Amino acid sequence: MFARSLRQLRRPILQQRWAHIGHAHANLRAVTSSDVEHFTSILSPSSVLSTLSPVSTASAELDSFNSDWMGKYRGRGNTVLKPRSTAEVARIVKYCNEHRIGIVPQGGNTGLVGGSIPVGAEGQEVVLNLGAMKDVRSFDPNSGILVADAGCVLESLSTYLEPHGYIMPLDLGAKGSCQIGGNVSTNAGGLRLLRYGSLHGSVLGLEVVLPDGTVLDQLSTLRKDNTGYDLKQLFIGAEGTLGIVTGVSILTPPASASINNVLLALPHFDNVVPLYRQVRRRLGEILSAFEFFDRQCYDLVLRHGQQPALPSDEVSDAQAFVLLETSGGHKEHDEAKLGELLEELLGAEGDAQLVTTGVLAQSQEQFNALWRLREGITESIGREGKAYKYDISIPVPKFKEAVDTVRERLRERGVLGKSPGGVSLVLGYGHVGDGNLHLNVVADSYTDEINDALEPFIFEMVSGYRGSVSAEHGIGSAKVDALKYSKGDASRLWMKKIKDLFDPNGIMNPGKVLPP
Ligand code: FAD
Ligand code: 2HG
Ligand code: ZN
Repeated sequence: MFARSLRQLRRPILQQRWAHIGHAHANLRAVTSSDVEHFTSILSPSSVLSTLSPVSTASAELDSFNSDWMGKYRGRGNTVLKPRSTAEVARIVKYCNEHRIGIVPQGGNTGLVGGSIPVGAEGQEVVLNLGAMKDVRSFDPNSGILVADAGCVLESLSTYLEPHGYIMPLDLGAKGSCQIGGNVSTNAGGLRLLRYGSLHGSVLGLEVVLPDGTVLDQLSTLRKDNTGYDLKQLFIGAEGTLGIVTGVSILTPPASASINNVLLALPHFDNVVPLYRQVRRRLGEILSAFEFFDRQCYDLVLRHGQQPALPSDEVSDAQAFVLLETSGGHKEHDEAKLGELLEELLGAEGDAQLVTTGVLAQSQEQFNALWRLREGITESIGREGKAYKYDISIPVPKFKEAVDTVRERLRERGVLGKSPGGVSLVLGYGHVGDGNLHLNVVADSYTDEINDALEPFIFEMVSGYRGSVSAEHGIGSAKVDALKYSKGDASRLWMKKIKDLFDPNGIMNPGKVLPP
């Protein structure tokens, strides 16, 4: 099993680099210089980066394609291909399938589960980076339907839509780098899911290059289409294991005329759930985000350069923070609704007092600054140390219990506060409206001691809550072992059958999602 071999491999290299990956995929062979020659006949020479090409690329130039965003996983690909069209993708894939060369589709490489870099032995997979496919194919301002190349960066699509009065139905902290094809392939959730739902709903069609090189044209722009099996759904969240998404048709919502956000400080985490209920009741259809982060997160982002939104003496007792956003069509109406809610919250006394203080953004600049406190957490964690990331779905009332349980576990194992080689922080934040907790453990290095204290402990805990071991980031290579905690035998068997049906030679993103 892939995950077992990964663990075996990790031990001897522990001293140098915790997660340098490189076990052989039995079914695949390494790229040779004659393969590179062939790729150069398909693509323009500048679209082929390879240590084997006649104009050899230094392996350092391949580093950014072989390393993940967290700096946790490092692959050994010797060739990166950057096709410019679907036809080019199809020709590469067909060749790789015939010659048993693995392919790792790569978008913005912002994934957090080691899915977008090779995990095989040196040169067994080419990295197929979609970054050069970045055109908007069409946009209909009447319906809001956008058709775009998979390599379009999420933020650039938002910028494209702005003058038309539309927004993308998803938003995430990685928007400046992640691509719509990567978003679809991970079924990314993010900050707007509460309002606009998942990509399974807003994606109307896909163009996908299948593992044999066939182009599956399902790039529908229809809202309704009940003509048999909805194949495109299989590729949403498939993490590149079933094919390469080259085009996306997506329904975009109109931009709201009025947007507000508020940061609230809570004395106890236990107030989050009653607050959420009250906020939903009061704000109804205009509530567009309800995000939570704990005290440690707040202190962390301030330590890493964000400006405090509230005077420190007013929040000295706060144990949790909630960032809520409203988006609606009528400024006066929305502001009145929000004003009433805030008056009610800040006027409450005794047990009814859910928040101690709060701040309502008064300008675009303040609005952005409040969001940066929330969106900046992941980056601040990256600056603070090495993150062990758990992206879990569990009941919201259990969020704090889960974080505390893990902290206690690390204390018992003697790794909390240990220096060097220990854990400095155990943090909780996430998307309350979606029941999605980001439980992050920050340490000064990646070690087996910490990993063994955390896994499978956390997965068993999640399973005990009947939750999911991956709410929105996917399985990648990091959670292959954990899949069984959320998907039973029959589900995994049928997933494997689907994988084998689409990709009998196992070339598509090998070692990801399912064990080989
Ligand atoms: P990559 O990282 O390049 O790839 C991710 C996976 O998709 C890999 O398995 C890859 O093989 C596959 N893939 C990529 N492109 C294609 C394609 N065209 N066809 C087939 N397979 C493909 N995620 C959330 O869900 N919600 C968040 O709020 C969120 N916030 C984040 C904030 C930060 C600061 C960071 C660094 C990450 C965050 N993420 C979040 C995780 C990540 O940004 C998302 O998973 C994103 O959708 C990945 O897009 P990408 O283009 O970077 O894909
Ligand atoms: C977020 O919601 C992202 O900010 C990233 O999903 C979470 O870094 C993480 O664990
Ligand atoms: Zn998230």
